[in-house]
Amino acid sequence: MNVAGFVGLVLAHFIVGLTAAQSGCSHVVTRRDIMTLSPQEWDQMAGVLQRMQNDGWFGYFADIHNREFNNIHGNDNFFPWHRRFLRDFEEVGQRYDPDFAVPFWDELRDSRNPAGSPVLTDRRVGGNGFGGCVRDGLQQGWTMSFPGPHCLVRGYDRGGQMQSWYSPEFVFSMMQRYNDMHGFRENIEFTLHGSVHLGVGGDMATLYSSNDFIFFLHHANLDRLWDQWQSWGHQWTMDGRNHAGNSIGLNSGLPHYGDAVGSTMQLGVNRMCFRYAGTGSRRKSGNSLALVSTPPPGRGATSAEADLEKLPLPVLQKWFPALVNSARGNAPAGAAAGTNTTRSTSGSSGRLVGHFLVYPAPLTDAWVGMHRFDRNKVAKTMEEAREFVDVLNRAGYRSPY
Ligand SMILES: [Cu+2]
Repeated sequence: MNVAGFVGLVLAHFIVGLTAAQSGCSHVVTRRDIMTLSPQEWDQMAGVLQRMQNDGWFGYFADIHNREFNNIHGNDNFFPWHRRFLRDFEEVGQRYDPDFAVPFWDELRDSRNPAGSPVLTDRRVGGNGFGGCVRDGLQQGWTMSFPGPHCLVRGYDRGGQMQSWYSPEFVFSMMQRYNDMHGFRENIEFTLHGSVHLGVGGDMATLYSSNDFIFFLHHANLDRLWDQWQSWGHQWTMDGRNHAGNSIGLNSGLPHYGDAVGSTMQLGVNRMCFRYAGTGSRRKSGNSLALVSTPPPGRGATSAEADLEKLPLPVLQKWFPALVNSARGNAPAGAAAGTNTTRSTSGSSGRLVGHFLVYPAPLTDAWVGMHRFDRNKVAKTMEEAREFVDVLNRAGYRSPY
């Protein structure tokens, strides 16, 4: 970083810090994994959402998302803007219930078979549309107002099924391979972000995707991943460009809101009066990085990380650079180069469990066009995602997810 950049950064810290001290949050809510809400907590949240819908707020937010679409996707306003947008939605919810918090969907955990997720059931947000319209779950019977009156539409991308999303391992890898906002953002946007929008389909695959409450669950999870990445030494990392091609810094204004980008960078201060449950709590000793998804019941919490550390050194160096040192601490590099194809993660029963990784869903042409993504970059990212699957499978890694 040059001197001007450094001075700018220090200044920005000072300004953001000052604002934080002046306007601390009086009430910080915790955003939780949607599957951990009790039936009572779910009902309370659903009641708030129903009232927001009755008062026209879903239409209001869909309108903003639609209008700003090109300013907030395919460029580096993506993360700070969606954080601000979700907080706006949450603040409106808190007019009805001061404890309202947007939950997140730990969707990586369901990446192998998204359509089978317990989140997509009548007890939660409901499932696929019937002739388009969603007829169960949270939004059953709702008439969405934007862009015109219609039922909430979903249409899974494989008929009754969905293509696989991205594995927790792949996202974990990406989060340690990119140390700049531009690279991190682009890779998340080309992979997990798009695959969930496209997998669910219907309203979720449009410019007004926030009609579907899944939008908020999904973006809360992406925001949680960003928060986790920030805590890995990138708290104030903001670079890249906006829609017009101008560079973005902490003092740049957010589209629609006008607030400084820097005001979104830290949770628990300014207007960002929320935190994520569990973030930062799963840290192994001697290794500050942990997978960000909760493993399925009965499968060791740290088994996936321990197994990743046993990957051959060249694989670690390319895909998990942050694990190289802790892996070396476990065993000499040569001994760590296990290629035993029967090695698997063990369940509490000692039974061999674990899955081969599968190829994730690529973005569709229509989606790439709608976002004006660089087609070559998207193709390169897809190639990388498939190579990752091949390399880990060949090295004998088996996933607990
Ligand atoms: Cu969006």
